Amino acid sequence: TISYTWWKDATVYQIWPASFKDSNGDGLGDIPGIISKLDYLKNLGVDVIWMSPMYDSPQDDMGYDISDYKKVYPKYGTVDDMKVLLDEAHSRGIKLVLDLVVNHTSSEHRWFKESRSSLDNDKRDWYVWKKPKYDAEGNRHPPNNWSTHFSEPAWTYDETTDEYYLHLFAKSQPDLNWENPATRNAIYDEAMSFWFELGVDGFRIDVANMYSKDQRFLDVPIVFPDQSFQPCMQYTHNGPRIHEFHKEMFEKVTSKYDAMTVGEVAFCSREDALKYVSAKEKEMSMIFLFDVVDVGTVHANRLEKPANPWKLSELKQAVENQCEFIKGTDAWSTVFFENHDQPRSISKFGSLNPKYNFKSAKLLAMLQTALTGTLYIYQGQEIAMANLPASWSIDEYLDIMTINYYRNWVEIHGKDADFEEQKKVILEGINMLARDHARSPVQWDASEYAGFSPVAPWTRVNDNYKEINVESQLNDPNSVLHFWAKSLKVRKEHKDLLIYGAYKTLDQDNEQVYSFIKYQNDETSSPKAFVTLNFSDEPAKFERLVEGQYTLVNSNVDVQDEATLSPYEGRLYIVD
Ligand code: TEU
Repeated sequence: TISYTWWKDATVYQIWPASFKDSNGDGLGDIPGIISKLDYLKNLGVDVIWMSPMYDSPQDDMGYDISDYKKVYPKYGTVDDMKVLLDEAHSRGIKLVLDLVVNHTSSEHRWFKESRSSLDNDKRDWYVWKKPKYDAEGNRHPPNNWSTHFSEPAWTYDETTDEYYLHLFAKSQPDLNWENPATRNAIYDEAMSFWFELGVDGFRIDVANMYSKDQRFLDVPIVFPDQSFQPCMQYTHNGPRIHEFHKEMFEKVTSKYDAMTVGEVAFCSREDALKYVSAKEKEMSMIFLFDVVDVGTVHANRLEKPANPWKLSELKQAVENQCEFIKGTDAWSTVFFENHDQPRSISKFGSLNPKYNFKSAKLLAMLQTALTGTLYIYQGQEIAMANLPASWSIDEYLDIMTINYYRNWVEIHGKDADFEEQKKVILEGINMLARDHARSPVQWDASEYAGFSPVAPWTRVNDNYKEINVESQLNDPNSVLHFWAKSLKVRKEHKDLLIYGAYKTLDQDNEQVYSFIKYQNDETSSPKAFVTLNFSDEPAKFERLVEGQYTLVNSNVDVQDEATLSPYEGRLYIVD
């Protein structure tokens, strides 16, 4: 039997406030800009908006460095604007979910300012402070060799008290000490209850598996011999007390509201995944696993160009991993091919050839709208926004991850004889994978600056805005945008199969066609959904891989020849 809840059925749309819509002509998106597009989102079929951080912040990491949980970044608006957004969204039946960033704060947060001021400050223990290590020559070193996710050592020395503080992201993002119950209670109050009381419907929980650090703070094995700092996931992700912390957060806060939570959980075992999201564990509603978005990336070094192109069989395996772990349990999963940290899915999994560009975008929509779990769409994905052009120079990339990655690489390789040649490959990697690709302004129309803003925006508009924009697609019944809206409807109409049903790949080794079924009880039960997708620019043979009576319920092109899938053609049948 299916256990329905509002957040399982929901289509969630992620908004990156800086780049969604500028209402006051300062080149940066804002809350009134979001309000002005609520009807657009409603018509697309959006049930929930997830807003990336809009809190007050120095913006070193685009708001994932929060200096005050109870204030809004002034350039985005005010708490009152958030109240209007909540009312306007709710009156259209749209819920609003915020980003909960509580692994770290900004170094400008008053908690950290107090904590760093003296060894005996009562907030000293709210962050992770350690004494320096000294070698035989008396040189000072960090307490261990851990690295941030931004190509730097994870410890920064603070002169005031002659100690190092831990930061798993930028220097200006010190990690909170979750071991201290007073810190946890302050987080629950200021970052969560305040916004729940204002009416928000839940949270996307940033790096939800990183709060519990292994308290031994041991060195990690060396992965990159040419640098002093090393990936430290084994001591910082899914740590000894992480499930205890999530249970407490649920019990003390989330359970008091009819809320959804979705934890960002990169790097985690299947056992841990189930603990985070089994209903009986009472931790989170669901998590983002990274199998799909990690296809075509090099694990230890996310911006490095992979040696080989991604394979369709890898995508199939990743999709299966991401939803299969909940089979036969009371847990729940998510579907997402994009977010603010990932390149555009059309640039990775689709075709940029003008002949197939929109058709392949629709193919990707067919895949996503047929998968098990809560579906997340990232702004611009619904019109097939693509990665930034290769012509961009390195100076145009503004994300701290890209900037630090490149700087660290130049530090290590700047004097190599083949530096210029290597640099080309590094830039190709950045042009494939940088987080900047997701952060360019939404292309609303074909006017200057893509109708995002009347002035030059904070980050450059993608050159392709005249070909790819919302207005032209609203006017074209055959657009990617209308196809997304239609496919979201089909997903709801057949939700017992498409949203709640189990998933099985039928042709794992086929590198051209992707076929799978969705079913209810077991693989033989009827009706089932049969989806077959040609991921290539060559025709492919159409094969009925399951027995029964076929009814076509969605396709990205009028079927010309029943027996052949044209390039990038996809079909969804209900089979009785
Ligand atoms: O990202 C967490 C994180 O670990 C990513 O940097 C991750 O390594 C990468 O995207 C994997 O593909 C979250 C936010 O989504 C990101 O925007 C923030 O910069 C980061 O936390 C710090 O808050």
